[in-house]
Amino acid sequence: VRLNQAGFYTSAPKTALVTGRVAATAFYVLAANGKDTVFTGQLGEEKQSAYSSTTTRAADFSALQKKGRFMLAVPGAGRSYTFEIGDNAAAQTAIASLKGYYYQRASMPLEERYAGTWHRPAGHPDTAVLIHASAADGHRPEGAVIAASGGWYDAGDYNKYIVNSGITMGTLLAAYEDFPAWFKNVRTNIPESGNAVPDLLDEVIYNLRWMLTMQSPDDGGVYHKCTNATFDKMIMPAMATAPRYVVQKSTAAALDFAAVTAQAARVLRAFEKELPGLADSCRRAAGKAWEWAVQHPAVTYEQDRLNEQFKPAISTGAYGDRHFADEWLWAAAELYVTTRQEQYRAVVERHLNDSVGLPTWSNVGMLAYYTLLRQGNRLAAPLKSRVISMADRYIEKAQNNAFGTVMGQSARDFNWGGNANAANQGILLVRAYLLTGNKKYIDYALTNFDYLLGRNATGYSFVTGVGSKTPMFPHHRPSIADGIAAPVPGLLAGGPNKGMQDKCVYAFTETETAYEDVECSYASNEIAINWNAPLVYLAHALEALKEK
Ligand code: 9MR
Repeated sequence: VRLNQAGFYTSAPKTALVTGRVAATAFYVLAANGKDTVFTGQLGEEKQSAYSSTTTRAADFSALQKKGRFMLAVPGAGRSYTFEIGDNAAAQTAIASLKGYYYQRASMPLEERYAGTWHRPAGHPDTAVLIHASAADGHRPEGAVIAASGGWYDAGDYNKYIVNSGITMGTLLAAYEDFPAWFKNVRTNIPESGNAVPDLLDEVIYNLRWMLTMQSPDDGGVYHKCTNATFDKMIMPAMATAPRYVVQKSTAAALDFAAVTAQAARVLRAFEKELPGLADSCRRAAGKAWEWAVQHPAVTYEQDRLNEQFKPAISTGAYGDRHFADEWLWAAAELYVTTRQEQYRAVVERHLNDSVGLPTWSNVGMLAYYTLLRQGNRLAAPLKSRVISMADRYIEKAQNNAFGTVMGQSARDFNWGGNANAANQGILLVRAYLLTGNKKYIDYALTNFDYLLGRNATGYSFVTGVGSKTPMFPHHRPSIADGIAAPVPGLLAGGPNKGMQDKCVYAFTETETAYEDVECSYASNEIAINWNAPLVYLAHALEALKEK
């Protein structure tokens, strides 16, 4: 029996799926003691999944609107984990997923009073990062050092990549801009929780300050990443002492940086008293990065080519985007909305009819849509119907999905980090709700929240520490190396990935089941900041909108 292991909102739709052949036609919701029956329902027709040999029958218990702890039982098929029906179904996920970023912080110790069991000494001070040969120029020779402290580790590895920070920060700042009143009262017990700035922004600022160090003061260009030459072993951060480098500047890094800093400048303006000068610094940094990109419009980061020319060879994550139209659109949109300058509007208009898909680290155009729509900008007029028709297509496809989720629009949803697709589809549906006021979009956003928390072919809730069957061995260095059984909480695993690029041993290898909870599996069981961010957005949006 597959269902959202975190639980359900009292008045929202509630669906579980029974997988495999079952003779029974009825299902029962029992009190958590496993005895008293509180609801009886009929199982739906058997459906064959398009993405595996799994068959499902739906158990719809939406009509049960009683608060409490329950389990679902199907004679012959067994019982579900116990789950909660109540008024804060997404609350634990919302707080934990945001707190997840605190655990990813580089260069500072995580103290027990904030980190609990997972407290640890600081790692990667990054106070003297080497200019890699690929980054040397007339201003800074190879081997010169810069400080690039702080920021979040990208994922299960300990490197820090501007491109991936781009979409992550854009998504988190969008969450704040869409729900500022909500975030005012969200506390995650981080060192900054006592200050007058919302915790979400405090967390974002931790990474923002690092991003600012990645911009060259000489020419405004932005180094692509701060990295080891090769990945650290599965060791704790403080044990990792390999040299760190900043590598070549790139157009994608400059534009993502410009977008984030322009957006941050706009958001942080309201906190001038608490953060004097930061908004201005961001705005200046954004303008300089943009100018650099205008002068260097096509500098790709191609690690293989770079390694033919420069030593040491770099083998960490590449984030090597080659198509910049979407980065131009996003950076221009953020800069235009923040500064109202004509030069940025012209670029927005040039790219406004480019095709735009679900956000990924290499495809950020949708973030421009979200910003322009939020501002009710004149330029946004044609974007509204595009977002709504995408949302409508999602809903239509969900009707045929064996799990009844929007996730699973096509096999492509199950790629590396596919769980972020589920969360990003959820965001798009939330946006469609914000544009129309039509609640059906929230109901379908919930199907993907359910997906991530257990309503899927694997039976896992993919968020560490939330639910009953959750990843215990994520490809995440601290979780593996810390000697604590439970992994660092609040982190979203990548999820089923039909590519299985890690070549680990998988028990199940079909499109929607190719997920393995083993340390080895970086292609299905790693965590990453760009996957957690849409989960933060989705879970907080559901909580912020629950009264609706
Ligand atoms: O999320 C990235 C995925 O889209 C790529 O296919 C994959 C291979 O290049 O890399 C993923 O990102 C990883 C990054 O390169 C290094 N840190 C961990 C990231 C998540 O696995």
